[in-house]
Amino acid sequence: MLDELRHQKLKAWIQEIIELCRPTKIVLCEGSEQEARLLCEEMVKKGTLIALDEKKRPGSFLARSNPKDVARVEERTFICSKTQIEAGPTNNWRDPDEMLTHLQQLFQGCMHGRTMYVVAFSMGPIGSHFSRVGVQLTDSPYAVINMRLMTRMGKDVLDILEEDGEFVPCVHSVGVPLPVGQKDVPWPCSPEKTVIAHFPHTKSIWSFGSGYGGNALLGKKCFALRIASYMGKEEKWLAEHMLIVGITNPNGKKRYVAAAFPSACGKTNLAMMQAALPGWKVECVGDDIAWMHLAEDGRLYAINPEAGFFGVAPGTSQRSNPNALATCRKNAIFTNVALTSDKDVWWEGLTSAPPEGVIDWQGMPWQPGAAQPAAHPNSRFTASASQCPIIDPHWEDPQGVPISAIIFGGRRSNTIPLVAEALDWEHGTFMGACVSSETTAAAAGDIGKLRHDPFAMLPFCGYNMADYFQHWLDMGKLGIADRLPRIYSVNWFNKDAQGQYIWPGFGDNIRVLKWIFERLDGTAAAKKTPIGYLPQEGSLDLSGLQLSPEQRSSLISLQAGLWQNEMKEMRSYFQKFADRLPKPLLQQLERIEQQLASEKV
Ligand code: OXD
Ligand code: MN
Repeated sequence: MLDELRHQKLKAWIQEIIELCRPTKIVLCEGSEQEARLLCEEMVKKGTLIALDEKKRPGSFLARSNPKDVARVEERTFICSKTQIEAGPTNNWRDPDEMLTHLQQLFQGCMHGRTMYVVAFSMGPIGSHFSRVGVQLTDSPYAVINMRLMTRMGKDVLDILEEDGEFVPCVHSVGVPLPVGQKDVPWPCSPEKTVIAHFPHTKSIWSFGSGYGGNALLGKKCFALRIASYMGKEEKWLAEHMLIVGITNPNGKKRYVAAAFPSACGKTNLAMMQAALPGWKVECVGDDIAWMHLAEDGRLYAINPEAGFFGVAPGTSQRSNPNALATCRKNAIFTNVALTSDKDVWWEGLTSAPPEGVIDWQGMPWQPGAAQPAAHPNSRFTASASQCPIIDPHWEDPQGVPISAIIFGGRRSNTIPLVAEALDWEHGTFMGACVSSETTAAAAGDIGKLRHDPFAMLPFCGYNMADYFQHWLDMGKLGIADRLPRIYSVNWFNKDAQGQYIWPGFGDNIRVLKWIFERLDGTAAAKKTPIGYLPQEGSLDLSGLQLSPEQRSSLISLQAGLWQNEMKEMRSYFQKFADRLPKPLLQQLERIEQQLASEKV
C-alpha cells in the first residue's frame, strides 16, 4: 500500500515508524465518507462508539473515554528545544536527545496487534500559501475520524505533497499493544506513561498514552499552535489561540476581528454569536486558532487552520450558542457527554431540566441532583465547520481575511473592565502579556484558581514566552501602524458584591463588538486612562439592559486600587522572564504604575 506513495522521504519515515511501533496492519487514509463510515462501524462493534438515534442525530456517535484520559495534560507536555532557555520558564523542557531515547523505548512495539493509520492533513485550506501539511501516524481510529472533521485530510493532501513537499511528522499511539487473542478495551490509553513531546527544531511531534482531544488530534494544539508558533517566529507570522469572526453593521459594513481567550472561556460562543442588537450580524471564520500574516498592504490577514470545531459541550444551549447546537445536529462525534434514553445526547446547561433516564458519561444511570455531573465538564462535540449555519463566506479564502481588531479576554471576577482599547500596539502587546484567567476544566488540574495565561498561549507557545512577546513587538514594527489591527481587552465575567455576573454575555457581547467597530469607524467616544481608552458614558449601547447606574459604571471604570494590585502582580510575574523580558513591556508596566500613583486617574 505504501508503494502508492511518491514522496520518498515520507515513505522512508513511515517505514521507520512501522519498524519501531510494529503495527499489525497499515491503512493509508483517503479521507472519504465511506472510509469514515466503516471506521465508525468497527468502533461501534468494539464499543468505542455508540451510534446515536438516526432521526435525532443523523450520522452521529458518542464516545466515552477512560476516566483517566479526559483533558489535555499540561504537566506531561514537553517542548524539546536544544536548550532549556529556548523553551523558557513557562514550558516543560526536556533535552531532545534524552527525550528521543525515551520515546524510542516507549514506542517500541506499542502498536503491536493494532492498525496504524496514515493521516495526511492540511492545516489551512488545501493549497493556500499560508497552509501547512502534517502527517499523523496513529493507532487510534477515534483520532482518525476526529482529524477528518478537524482538518482537511486524506488523498488530496498527499497529492499536494507531491514528491518532496514539506510536512510535519506526527507520531501518535494510545500506548497499549494488543497481544494476539486479547480482547481490546473500548478506550485504550496509558495515562501513567503519557508524554506529548514537541521538537521545534526538527518540527516534529510525538504523543504517547492519550487518545483525548489536544493530546491526540495532533493538528490542533501540537501543530497549529506549539510548532506553528515557532514557525511563525522564524518566518515572521503569528500562530495564535484566537477565534476569528466577521461582524457586519446595520449599514452592511463588515470588519473581521480575532480574539484570544484561555481555554473554555466562551471562544466558541463568541465565534458563533447570535447578535442581540437588531441589524448586527456575526459570521464565524474559526473558533480556536488563527494564523495571521502581514500582507503587502500593511494589514494583518488571518486564516483558520482548522476545518472543524472541538467545542466544550456543557453550557452550550439554545440561549448561549444556538449555532453550535445546529452545527452538531448531525455527523458529529460527542465525547464524554451523557446519553438519553432515546439515544440522544445531553449535558449540563443544554436544557434547564434534564430528561428522564439519563446515562452519565461513564455509562452509569444518573439522577438529577447527583453529586457528579452527567456530562464530564470537559466533554466535547466535534463537528465540521461547513455545518455551521453562520460560517463566513470567506472562511476558506486562501488569502485569509483582513483583521481590524484583536481582542484579549479572560475569566476575571473583577479588575479588568468590560472593554478597553490599547493606546498603541506596544500597549496592546502588554495587554496580551497580562491576560490571566480563573481556571476551567479544559486542562487537568484545579478549577477556579487565577493563573497567568499570556495571550491565552501559556499551554501552547512552542518557545520562550519572553521571545514570543518580543516577536509580537517586532510584528508591530513590520506592519504599517494605522493599518494594523487595534488591540482591545474585554472581560465578560465581572461579578457584583453578591457574586453574581453583572454582564449578560452571549448575544449581548455584540454591544462590546459594536463599540469596538465604532471606535474603528471613529464614531464611539472614549476617555483616555492609564490602562487604555475606556468607553465614554453613553458610547456603549446598553439599551434595553437592566443595569443599575452603579453596575454600568463598575463595568467600564478604572478601579485604581485593584489595578495597583494587578500591576504589582504583573511585576512579580514578569520576573520569571528575567533579562529576556522585552524592555517595552516593563516600560508599559512602569508607565501604568506611575500614572495610577499620580492622582491623574
Ligand atoms: C481547546 C483548549 O480544546 O483550548 O480548544 O483546551
Ligand atoms: Mn483552545
